Amino acid sequence: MSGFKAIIFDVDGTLADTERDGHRPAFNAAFAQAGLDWTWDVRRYGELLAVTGGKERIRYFMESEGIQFDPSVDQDALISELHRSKTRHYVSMLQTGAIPLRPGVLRLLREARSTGIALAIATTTTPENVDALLAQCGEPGLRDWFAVIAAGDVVPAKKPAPDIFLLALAELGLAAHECIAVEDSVNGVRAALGAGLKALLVTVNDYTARQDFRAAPLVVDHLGDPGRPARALSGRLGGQSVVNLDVLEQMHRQAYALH
Ligand code: XBP
Ligand code: MG
Repeated sequence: MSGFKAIIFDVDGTLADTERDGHRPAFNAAFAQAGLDWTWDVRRYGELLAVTGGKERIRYFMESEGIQFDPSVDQDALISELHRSKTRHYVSMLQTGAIPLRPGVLRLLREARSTGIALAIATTTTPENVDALLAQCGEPGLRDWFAVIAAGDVVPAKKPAPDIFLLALAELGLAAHECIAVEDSVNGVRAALGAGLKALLVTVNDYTARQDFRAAPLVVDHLGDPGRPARALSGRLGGQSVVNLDVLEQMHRQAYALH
């Protein structure tokens, strides 16, 4: 019997490495299609990831580059249209070339599901993107495994604000201490902790590996699969070679000092 009842997953960078080869080229395709000569290379995109949300990211880029259009141009409408185009490109990229789930994600989802632990998503990204990602990763019906998908503009403020996690908790009908959160970025960690989710696992990726995760009780390179062990960067795997429900149980007990 677990001390937690649900696992709430971030999406981008956590379920799959979608940023560098998914969102980034989709933004660039939208810019090109609109006749703009903006190109976000891998390094620049890493800097821009400090701002969560695609529309917010485009606005921040324009401000930081001092890009101004003719006063007759409605800038909000332009950003919204660019972002809708970006979403179309992203979804069609996912439909034609799969971005795999990160190591151990499907294994952990299966384990949780088979023991009756609820699955949820709390993400900044647009809901269509979540659906497209879950539809293309080789597990039919995966989207329906999630009791709650909290995504995108449904809350007033995006991560690092806690709003999207608070929404996921409310929709699950659970308190923060009954849940585990899984994140990949410092913005996500701040959002989860702000919602009271102290049992927090971080799986780093190339864009987030150098961020400060001292506030998280367990940080790993990835969740791990048989033949591909996970490595703890801080915190303990307790002798396990992958992040499984026992590891999460241990982390949960420690986070709430339930020894
Ligand atoms: C990641 C993000 C998102 C995506 C783009 O959020 O910051 O903005 O890069 O998504 P998370 P949209 O890790 O919380 O999933 O363009 O659809 O906003
Ligand atoms: Mg993320």
